[in-house]
Amino acid sequence: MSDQSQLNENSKKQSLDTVRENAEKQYLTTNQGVRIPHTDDSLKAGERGPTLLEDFHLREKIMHFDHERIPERVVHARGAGAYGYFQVYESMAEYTRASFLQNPAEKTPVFVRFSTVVGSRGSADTVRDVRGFATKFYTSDGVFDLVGNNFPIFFIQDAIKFPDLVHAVKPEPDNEMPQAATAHDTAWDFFSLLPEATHMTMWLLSDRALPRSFRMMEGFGVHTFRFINAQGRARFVKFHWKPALGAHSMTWDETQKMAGQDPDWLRRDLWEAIEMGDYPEYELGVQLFEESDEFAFPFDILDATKIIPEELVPVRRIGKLTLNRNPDNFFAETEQVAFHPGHVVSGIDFTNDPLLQGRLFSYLDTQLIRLGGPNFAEIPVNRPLAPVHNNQRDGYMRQTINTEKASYFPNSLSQGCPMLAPESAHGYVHYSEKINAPTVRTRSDSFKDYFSQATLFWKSLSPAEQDHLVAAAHFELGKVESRAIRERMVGLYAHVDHDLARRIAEGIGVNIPQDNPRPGVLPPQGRRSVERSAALSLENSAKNSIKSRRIAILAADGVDEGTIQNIKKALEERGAHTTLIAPRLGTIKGKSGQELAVDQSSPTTSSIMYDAVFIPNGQQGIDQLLKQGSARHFVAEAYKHGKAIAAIGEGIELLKQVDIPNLSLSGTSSNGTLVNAAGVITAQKTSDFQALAEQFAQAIAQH
Ligand code: HDE
Repeated sequence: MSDQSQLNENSKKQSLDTVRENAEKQYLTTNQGVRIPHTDDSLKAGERGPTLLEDFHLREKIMHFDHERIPERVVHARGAGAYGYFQVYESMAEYTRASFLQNPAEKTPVFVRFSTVVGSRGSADTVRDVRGFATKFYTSDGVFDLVGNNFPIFFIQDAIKFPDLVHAVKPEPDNEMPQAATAHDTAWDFFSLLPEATHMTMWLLSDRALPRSFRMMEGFGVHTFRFINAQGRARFVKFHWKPALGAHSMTWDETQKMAGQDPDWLRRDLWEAIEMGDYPEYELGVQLFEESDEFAFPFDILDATKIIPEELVPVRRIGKLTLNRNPDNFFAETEQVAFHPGHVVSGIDFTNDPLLQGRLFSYLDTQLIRLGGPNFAEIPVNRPLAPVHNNQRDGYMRQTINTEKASYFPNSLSQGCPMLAPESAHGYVHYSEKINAPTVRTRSDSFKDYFSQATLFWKSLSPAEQDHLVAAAHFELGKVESRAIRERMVGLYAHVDHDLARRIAEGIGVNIPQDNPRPGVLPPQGRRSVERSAALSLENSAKNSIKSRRIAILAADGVDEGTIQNIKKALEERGAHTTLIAPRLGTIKGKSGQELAVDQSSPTTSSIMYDAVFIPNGQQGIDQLLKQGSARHFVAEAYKHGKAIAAIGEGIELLKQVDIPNLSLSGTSSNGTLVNAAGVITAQKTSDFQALAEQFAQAIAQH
């Protein structure tokens, strides 16, 4: 039975204390606890003789090593996780009886795993892909898993197509290439033959597929679920995560370079942010609507290739997720965590979305092969905080020691326990939906409008986002060898928007097919719909803070240390982090002789790892930087990627000498600073520093 008062933010952490191990001041032992005095040589017959079978330490050590690997997840293999807590803003009792959504004073522990989808465990973080956003809430009524993505829709409408989808997008079967990429023939062959995927491919080609950070990424439950209140009244609900820092992306060029320079970029960003106390935050949003509105929209609410535009059903923000603790052990926690959309708690229920229904089978099934048996719920990270009592027994790696004789129900030997929980004791009672229908293997016509929302998405993007999407299509489809596939894809995009199709066709050597019948059906007329939705464009995302952003300060012997201290102070006061980059590690000497500690040497870092660049004054220092190819490259590349750049005094000389096409150092001036259209800010005089710092911070906030 649940007792909410017992759970708090630290409950999960405390529950893990019993299995945490720490070897500080302890002897080395075998797994049987036998102390080991020597672990560098195996037991031999003579110094140069054969190794002996009786060396149990060698045998055990190697046996364990030989079995260290488990199968990676068939999708979402690469991921990173963190613990935190969730707190609801006000009671949602009117809509749901879910225990963790009742009391604003209660903090529910959570574990979140972010992931890419296509790549294997060792692949790069910044590839063009959907991102997983899976949250495990350890509620007082049991575990609730919200297993979502950073896109609000999916490729397919019915789970039976999932193996086809995954086979098509994974590396090709003959040569296992390319890794973690959809830019190849089998992926686009499949998409080009499956009009229902068109909307999702547009998201995949958009900047959404290149998040700047897991902390700057939206999340979506994708399917329509149900909230059920204590009176048994149901409403439909769609789940959203809205990041406090806004949703922001990298450029394609940055992500490609990053895949080589720091394949762990997103994982590292999450880890470091938490270590530095920049706790990632997301608001939980819900789109709630009445059951009577099931058929109010021009699309089917059971179709996972459709969004419900926020203009039609607003997103109500109901609580906040804060991630504040990194795992202790990647394998034990992040790798072994097992999510399942079927892990729901009283007050949350499913709908007949055929994609969701298939998922309800898949996730338990996959854990059997991945984690080796049916007892994966006993792995510490997976254990609920609510007590577990049932008659399930045995199986590989069973941990629980059940002490009753009776492992069946009904029984009298254990006084009928564990006993049945009525609804009043938070027993999970399924929503009772009346179904009277023939068995069919078919798709409802209400799922067959494949293009309207792809058009909505395209029209809602800013011109710059549209350009990026077209460029992404040139890359992805440009890698497709089969002309017929490229042509079919352009044929599908022609039904989304003629201009889009024309622009894509131009870059991939095909024409829009002449005979191009529109597959599917047109949406029903006269229902509530929108032409554009502001929430779909990243340009409308929050741009009001530079909190946790990374700013590079370029320096060498002879720069003005006063300016460096001032810019560090100005940016850090606003919550950003600065990195002093110099030609070599150690310290540099400022123009007044003061020593400054260098954070990174130029060979070990690059502009793509920063959100902005600052160039200080100090003639000697700038002369040194000018001699360096790496400093020029740093600035030129930052400019190309649209980063904010600020230079003061002699530092402006570095900007001028860098080979930047179209760099104009004229622009609007205010308080002695010049701000150009591309976010380059300069001030000739050090007395204008404060104004420069202010303009710089504003430019960084613009992303
Ligand atoms: Fe998954 N998915 N999926 N998926 N999915 C898995 O479960 C599956 C789908 C999502 O960090 C697997 O434990 C089917 C949609 C995330 O551990 C597997 C279908 C959405 C994660 C599986 C879908 C997701 C997974 C692989 C079509 C967004 C990573 C390993 C019916 C709403 C969770 C595992 C983690 C993982 C099956 C479609 C999200 C095989 C059959 C739609 C975030 O069970």
